[in-house]
Amino acid sequence: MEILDKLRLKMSQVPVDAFMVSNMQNWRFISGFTGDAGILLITQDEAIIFTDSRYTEQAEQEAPGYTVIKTLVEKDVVKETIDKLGIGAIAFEKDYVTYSRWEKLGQTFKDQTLVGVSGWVEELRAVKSEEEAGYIAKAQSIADEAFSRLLPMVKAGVSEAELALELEFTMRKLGSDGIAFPFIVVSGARSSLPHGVPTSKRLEPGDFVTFDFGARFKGYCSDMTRTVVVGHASDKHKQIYDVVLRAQLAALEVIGPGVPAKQVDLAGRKVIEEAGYGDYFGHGIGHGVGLNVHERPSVGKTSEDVLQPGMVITVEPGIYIPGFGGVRIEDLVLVTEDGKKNLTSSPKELIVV
Ligand SMILES: [Mn+2]
Repeated sequence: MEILDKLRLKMSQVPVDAFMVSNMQNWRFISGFTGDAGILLITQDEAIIFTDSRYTEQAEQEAPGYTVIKTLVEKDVVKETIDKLGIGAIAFEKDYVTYSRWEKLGQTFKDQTLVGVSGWVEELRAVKSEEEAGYIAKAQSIADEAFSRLLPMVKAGVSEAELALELEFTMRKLGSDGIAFPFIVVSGARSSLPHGVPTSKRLEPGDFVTFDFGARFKGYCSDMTRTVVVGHASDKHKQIYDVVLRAQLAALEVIGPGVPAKQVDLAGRKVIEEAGYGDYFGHGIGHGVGLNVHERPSVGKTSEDVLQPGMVITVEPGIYIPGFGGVRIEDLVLVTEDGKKNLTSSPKELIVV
């Protein structure tokens, strides 16, 4: 119940009598309930999941210790319960409330004070337990294995979409719950699109091909990127790839507990800037990964987060040259008490297919 204790402490500091959690990944993290409809309500003495009849039995199984209350179309049992518990001030997750939902909340909770709060659960989610880190490592090992099985298929004539589908199929066979995010497979000039969508374009000799993909295990994501070249690597291919790889290694080197996350970005960015490609690297170097593929901490040059043991972050510098193509290399890294553990095992030297 350590998570609940931390949230109750935050509640007492505002102070509010209750915290209403409406983001499903957040209530999953807190309680274990994996359903996608409901509300989780925490008070100093109570922990309640409100959900409809599709999920009540599931919630009871997944979230022992929680009171599960069935919601009804004909009456607002959330409001009834809050009134009955004598709750005056309610904290709610303002980042997930639409304007119309906000209006409805105001109408429903006329007798209560609503206090919008941000990041309470996300901050806790940034630091993974051993169990969570294990799920992420497993998802990453599935992705690494799928990539090694895919490589023999990567050759001139195959389309980006076919490769993306094959990756997904292989991962599912290896035990992935699903994809962590829609995969990026981009080739040739399209590889300068950092987040391009796979198309029917077929691989051609001289193409860079970038694969950015992740598996999911027990809800937890992995995230990795590799770039290969088709047919023959020119000096330009080799040079760009080498700069990105050196930037990635320099950024990885910095990672450890107590290190400001922005130092990771700055270390990698410096290598790319000194090589003269600074204008071709527009995004932050990484991000936290967990139940969401992008979550705290942020790992960009303006990040104010500090790395802590248990954080899982990506390191993914890239160079993207319009009209030519791009390279990105991404590993997933666990910050440990004494340094870091790279969870990604796929090779990083330039592969010619
Ligand atoms: Mn990523």
